[in-house]
Amino acid sequence: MPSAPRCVALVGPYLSGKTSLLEAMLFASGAVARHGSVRDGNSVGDHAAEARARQMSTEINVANATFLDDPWTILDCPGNVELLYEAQQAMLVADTVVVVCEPEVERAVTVSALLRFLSRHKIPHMIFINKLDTSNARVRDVLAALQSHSERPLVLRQVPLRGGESEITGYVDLVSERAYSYKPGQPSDLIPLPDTFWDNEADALFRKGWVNGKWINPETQHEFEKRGSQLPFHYLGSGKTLSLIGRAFGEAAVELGSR
Ligand SMILES: Nc1nc2c(ncn2[C@@H]2O[C@H](COP(=O)(O)OP(=O)(O)OP(=O)(O)O)[C@@H](O)[C@H]2O)c(=O)[nH]1
Ligand SMILES: [Mg+2]
Repeated sequence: MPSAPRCVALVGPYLSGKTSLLEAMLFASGAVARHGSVRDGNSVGDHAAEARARQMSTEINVANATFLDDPWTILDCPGNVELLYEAQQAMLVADTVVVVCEPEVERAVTVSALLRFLSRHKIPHMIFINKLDTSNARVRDVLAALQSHSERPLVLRQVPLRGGESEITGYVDLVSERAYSYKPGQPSDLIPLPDTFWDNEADALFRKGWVNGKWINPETQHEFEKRGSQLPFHYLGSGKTLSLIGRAFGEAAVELGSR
């Protein structure tokens, strides 16, 4: 028996890029053969005449896609505040929600009400910081700004890789500790983690002092912990590299566990 589709709702402030994200998801999953664009007026979503004319979503776009053999229904909600009710209805029926937002510290406040709604209704959600190509804001700063509007602890999952001219060239997945290079229109290439992401000294300390699941030497442990991570298996959490991400994961896990 085929399982019922999972349902994901895309919500977020007006023009943050939800319908563009839907388009990218449909293309990446193979549901459509051509990557449509809102700007060019050839997207699958927003096909209603009113949406095209206003260049905004005027109703929920519903689309289906299959990802990793699971069928998904995607509900792309309008961002216009006058249509907030539609987004709320979609969030209440969704298995998970993606909050699409702008990469600006001062605009974090625009997702405040959505995050509160999601938290109050205990709806699983993640935040997608979009339009990073238009901004040089540090993801860490945007995350900190978003955190001040979220009742739940936020943990960074991906960070962008930038090229010489600050253009986005790929990303690092912090959970799998893998880096990927974007290839337009094709699946990303798995690439070696850039050197700057590894803290080789922390790695050496860990290998020296962590044996059979515990520290064998308090000095090595102390040295390692001075580098910024409380979680010895998270080299990425070293202060030298991605400042305190290991700590963020640890603290978030402890905080969620205590609720
Ligand atoms: N540079 C850049 N532009 C983007 C990106 N994502 C979306 N846009 C542009 O932002 C504008 C709004 O995009 P939409 O996808 O319609 O935004 P939306 O959140 O669906 O808008 P509403 O549903 O009306 O709230 C369009 O002109 C897009 O081309 C992005 O990642 N980078
Ligand atoms: Mg839209």
